[in-house]
Amino acid sequence: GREKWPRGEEKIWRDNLRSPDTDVPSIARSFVNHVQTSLARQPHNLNDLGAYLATGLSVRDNLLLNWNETQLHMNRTAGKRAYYLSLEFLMGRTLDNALLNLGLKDQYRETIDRLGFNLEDLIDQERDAGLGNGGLGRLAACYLDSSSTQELPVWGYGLRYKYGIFQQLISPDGQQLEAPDPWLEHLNPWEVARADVQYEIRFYGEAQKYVNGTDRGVWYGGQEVLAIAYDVTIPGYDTRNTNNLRLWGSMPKRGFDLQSFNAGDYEHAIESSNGAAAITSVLYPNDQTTFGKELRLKQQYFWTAASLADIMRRFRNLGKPLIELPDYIAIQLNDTHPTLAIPELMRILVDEEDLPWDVAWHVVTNTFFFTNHTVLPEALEKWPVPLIEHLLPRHMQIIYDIVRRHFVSVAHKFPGDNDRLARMSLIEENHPKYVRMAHLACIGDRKVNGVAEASLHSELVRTTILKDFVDFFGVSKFGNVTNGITPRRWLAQCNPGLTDLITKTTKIPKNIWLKDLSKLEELLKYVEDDDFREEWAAVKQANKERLAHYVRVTFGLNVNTKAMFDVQIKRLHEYKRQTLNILGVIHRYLTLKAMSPSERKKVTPRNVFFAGKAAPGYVYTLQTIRLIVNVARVVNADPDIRDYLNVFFLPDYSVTMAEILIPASDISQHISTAGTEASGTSNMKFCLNGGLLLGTVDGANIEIAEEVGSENVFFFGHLTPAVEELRYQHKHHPVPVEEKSPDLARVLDQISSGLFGDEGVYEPLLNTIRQVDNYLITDDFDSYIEALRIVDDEYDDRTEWIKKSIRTTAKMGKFSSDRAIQDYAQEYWNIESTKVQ
Ligand code: HBZ
Repeated sequence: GREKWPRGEEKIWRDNLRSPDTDVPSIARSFVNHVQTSLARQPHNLNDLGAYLATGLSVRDNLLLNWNETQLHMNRTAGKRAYYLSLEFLMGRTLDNALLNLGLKDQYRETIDRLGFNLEDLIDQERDAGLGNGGLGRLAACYLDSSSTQELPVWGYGLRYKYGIFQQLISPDGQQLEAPDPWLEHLNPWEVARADVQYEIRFYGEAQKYVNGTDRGVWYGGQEVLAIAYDVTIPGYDTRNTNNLRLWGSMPKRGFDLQSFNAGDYEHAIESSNGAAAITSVLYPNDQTTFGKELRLKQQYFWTAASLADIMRRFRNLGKPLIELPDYIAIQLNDTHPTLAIPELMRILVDEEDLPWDVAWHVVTNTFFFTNHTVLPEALEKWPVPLIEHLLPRHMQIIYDIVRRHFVSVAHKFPGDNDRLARMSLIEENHPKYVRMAHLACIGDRKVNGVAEASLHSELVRTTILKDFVDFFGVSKFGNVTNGITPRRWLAQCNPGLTDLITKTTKIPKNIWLKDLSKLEELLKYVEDDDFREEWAAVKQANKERLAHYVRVTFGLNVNTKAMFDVQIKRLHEYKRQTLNILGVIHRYLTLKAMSPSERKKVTPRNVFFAGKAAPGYVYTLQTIRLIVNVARVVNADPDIRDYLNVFFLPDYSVTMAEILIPASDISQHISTAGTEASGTSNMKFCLNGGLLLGTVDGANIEIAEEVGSENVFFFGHLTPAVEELRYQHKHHPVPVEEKSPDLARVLDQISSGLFGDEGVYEPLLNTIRQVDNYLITDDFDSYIEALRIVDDEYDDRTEWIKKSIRTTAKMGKFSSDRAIQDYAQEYWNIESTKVQ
């Protein structure tokens, strides 16, 4: 039925409600209006930055109109919604993506052109929103894009870090320096601060349990901090559906410490208010390791508590009984970072809503879902009991109540199996005791999933870190959702040349195949078409030129665009083995050096690109960067070699840099030790852009090979089952490198001899390889070199290589995040698409 107009004269309202600006005149009006008012600037002193901001504000107006429609629609439908809780959303830039999704790029380009600016220059003014470390954070961003595109009611919840992932500087001798990333320095045109959406979040204080002999508890005193909502619109592609990413910023509750303020002690007053602001000041740059810092735990609680308060407020507005909460709400926990949501929802339901414990537990365990992203033991979060007790006293009591009940039910199911009880405990018995967050997340939710196919990551999760839990709950609680990537950003936006060629060749409209990526298979029909292959190769070449131009302009380096482009870009980590790559490069260098000039002339020139950040203080990976930079220095300056081999370490890797590198790659490397990479997602991005994959039998590499055919992937290295055995061997029956791989021994000796600068610098790195080698570099080196040789051979057959490239792109449909998000929607959350008219 027709809703009653809220207030005032309907006609005035109706006459003045705006609709999106979609033609050049109205976009121009909006742009100029923002210049004059929002930015308070004059046309004649407008620079590119100002013009970018005006463009952003004008695009945001359009986004907000769609956002409003979507929220109105979702409120009216009142169906089940899903919430994606992630401590990281690695969004990158927004302008280009928003224009693509809105379908307004041409109109904006024309308007901006006529106003005397260039759209690409304005796009380049934007800073990345780097609110994440790597794959986990970027995955969250891809899932938001797909949720809106698939017209699913999904909101993201995260933190509005004032400083994103640090800026990486590289000194001439290869040292990584970290500088803060003040990405909010200028106006951020993409967010809306909602001063009306705020919650008080408590820390410290006292707690009492079992009030009046019930399970209820109370928590009081301590400090309260305000959480303020900042909303970021998430437009879907080719739809009006626009979801929300709600990021929380922290603020002192009263602005300052009143007592000190009144006593005239302003400095002290402001200092105590800084503590509250500090909570959301910076993203922790440590991936895959636990840190145990109180501020990090504060971030986790602040964010989960604010998000749950917001979710519960929306639920209460529905007027439904609490027991029905799982029929209206699904909450996905992105890794263990938001695990405190489990005791927090128990606290809300038991302490505030007065539900009996068992009813509350039923609600909780049907509302949450948990995704695991790692099998590395050092990455499994655990928090010291005393720290939780101090910061969140009531939650520690609740966790202990959960622990006790869990203990009883395990003991009941497996009587007398004390080892199992210890393994499955939520508490690590140590000094101090620790809470194992993965175990808590695992028992406190409806389903657990890994991120690549059963044969690997998900299976590893089931058979290793959570094996006992599978025995206990049954295998159906544990599933897999293979990761995906959004083809909007990772093909249409970053590779317009290929996108146009695909559309032109297949004659499938772009807005169709970009939403149903399996349609790329149509390309297979044209593999034998010579003209098409030429065009395909020309697009790759143009992307190489674009990268070369970028490298020249940004870093002042020359890139030979006739060479093969070989790329490894990702966080630096021992398990990802950038070290193996650079040792392979040195091997190639030595081999080239040993050749005669005429022999060399037969070699296909190669550019090896590296980019990625190392966690501050992570010694081995910092040394790997140093080695790469120094190898680059030596190789690129060697007159015998520089026509055949060049090495680049591009500082300050980011989403935006990836968008330039990925489309230019001929081959990319995903060479983690088997059984260590949960999935990997950049492997998917390279293959979607027609780059071939050189990798280990690990993570999603396997599923990619299943799709594109193993003849189109270059595999090497030991398989997962061998890894444990080899590690055991390293420890108990070590074989010297000289025996295992004379080639590698030579490479290591050259480093030791100072070929790449002061050998002492690399000693710790070389020692771990020679003596410990936890990541099996010595075991995999020879087969790695052999794989590189095969790559060289096959690359020389240009026609065959291009065919492989086309076939690879054609078979990447499965890896669209649209597919992944539909898996979650259907198999986990039980939510439905609903289109905004
Ligand atoms: O998640 C990555 C996995 O390593 C990768 O294999 C997978 O494809 C991707 C998406 O599922 N994991 C991360 O990126 N992890 C982190 O960045 C991280 C950040 C903070 C932490 C722990 C891990 O405390």
